Amino acid sequence: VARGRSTQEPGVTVSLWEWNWPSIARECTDVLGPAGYDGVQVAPPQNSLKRTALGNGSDTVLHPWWEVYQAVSYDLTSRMGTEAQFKKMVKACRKAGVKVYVDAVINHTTGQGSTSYGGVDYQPYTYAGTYDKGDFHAPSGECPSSDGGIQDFNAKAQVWNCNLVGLEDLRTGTDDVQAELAGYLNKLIRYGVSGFRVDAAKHMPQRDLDAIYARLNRTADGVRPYWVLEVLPGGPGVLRPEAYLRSGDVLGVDGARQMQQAFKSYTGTGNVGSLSSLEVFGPEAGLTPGAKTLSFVTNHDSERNRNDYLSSQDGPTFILANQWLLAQGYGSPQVYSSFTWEQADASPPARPDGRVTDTVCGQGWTCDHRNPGIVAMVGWHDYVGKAKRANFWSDDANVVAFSKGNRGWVALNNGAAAKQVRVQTGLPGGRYCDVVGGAPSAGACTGTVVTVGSTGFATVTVPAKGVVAITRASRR
Ligand code: LM2
Ligand code: CA
Repeated sequence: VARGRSTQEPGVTVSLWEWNWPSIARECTDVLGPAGYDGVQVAPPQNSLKRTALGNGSDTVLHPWWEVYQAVSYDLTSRMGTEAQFKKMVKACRKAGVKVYVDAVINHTTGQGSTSYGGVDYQPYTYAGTYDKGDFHAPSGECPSSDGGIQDFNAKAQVWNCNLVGLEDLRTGTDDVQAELAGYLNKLIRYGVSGFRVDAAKHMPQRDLDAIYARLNRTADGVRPYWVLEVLPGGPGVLRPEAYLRSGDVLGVDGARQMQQAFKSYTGTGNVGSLSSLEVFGPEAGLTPGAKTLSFVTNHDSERNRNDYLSSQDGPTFILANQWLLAQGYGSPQVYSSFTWEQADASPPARPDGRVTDTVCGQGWTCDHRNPGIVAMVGWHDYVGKAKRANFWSDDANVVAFSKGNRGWVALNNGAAAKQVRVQTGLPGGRYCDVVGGAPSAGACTGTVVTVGSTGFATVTVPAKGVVAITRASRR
């Protein structure tokens, strides 16, 4: 399928996962726009399962976060708000210069329950006004496994046509289902949405994704919608993320794992990490090309898997990893901020009926995208643009430094102690203000001054778990 040359690649985005729509609207206006975020990714806005009773055994959360991944209809009444609130949010964000990207659940409907946030009731494979049995693989005899579920994640007929964890798998190859899904996505585009994170894209054949995409309209900006596919690594041939690059961008899952391995802060492992190993990051390290990748340190799935990924619970190491990704500039970096949780099934702060309450950062919510050190690096990332990395230096352990062309220079220290480095910055001689620990102000600096000699060398002390960054524009 022709994606069209004019597809808009996002700049730095933030996933405000399961924030309600009024809170996102406010955040766009008050924080994201002024901080220079290019876009916000929002949780699935379609009507979804709303549980009425606890399940068996260890089930203790009536409205777990994952209700929203069980689609019931494409009305936009959800845990996060009403259709009117959604429209208002998109409008407010666009006005603030922030594009909105939607997590699109299009591979399946529900796997349990019978009642929804939108008030529509349903029965297995029967969603009045939307789908009936003929719209699903399993009841149509098209799933080859014994119980209708995916048993073998390496067998494409199962991965594509059987039920993922019991979620009723849509016949996405049919005209009817494609029309229904495209109708939903085009409604979102009409409301001003700029693109989609396609949930469970690995569970749809490339040709189905292409057929749905081909039905989508241009966005309010006159370009083809952004289309990033969730394709977890692993499996043979057509099931690999690389095999989906012909159909869209992909999530940088392997990159997130490599960042965890390098930063390694998971308590109890005794590992201190080796940031310098990320000197090579991208296709040479087995990752998908940056121009086709949505990169991130964590997301709503990975933050629950602390053995393999970093999360906000890793504190300063997590912040530093985000700063490193912004500095490195691989892919379209996405920062992640959601609710604070202790158990894997936890609900976001919500009313008894499950509707998510307004976000209060620090009170049940973790707002890392507001961290001044991350915001500063969003600015640095955008200022250096696509300039090539140069002057790479490392101590072969946890301190790295590099420039981006001659636009800017940065040093990052994942070690436990401050470290003094003497390195080539690639910048003209002069006095520069560090933009992370401080900022330029009226001819002076509020933070550290970096003095670059006439040959481009500078001696700089990089704080523990810290960053020093300068740009051509921070020269005094
Ligand atoms: C995704 N990507 O492919 C999402 O990123 C991931 O968060 C979703 O799983 C998954 N696909 C389906 O959209 C989550 C969660 C699951 C949960 C599902 C559906 O990780 O645990 O499954 O959403 O809500 C839950 C129960 C599971 C049950 C299933 C169906 O945890 O035990 O399976 O509902 O009733 C019997
Ligand atoms: Ca499927």
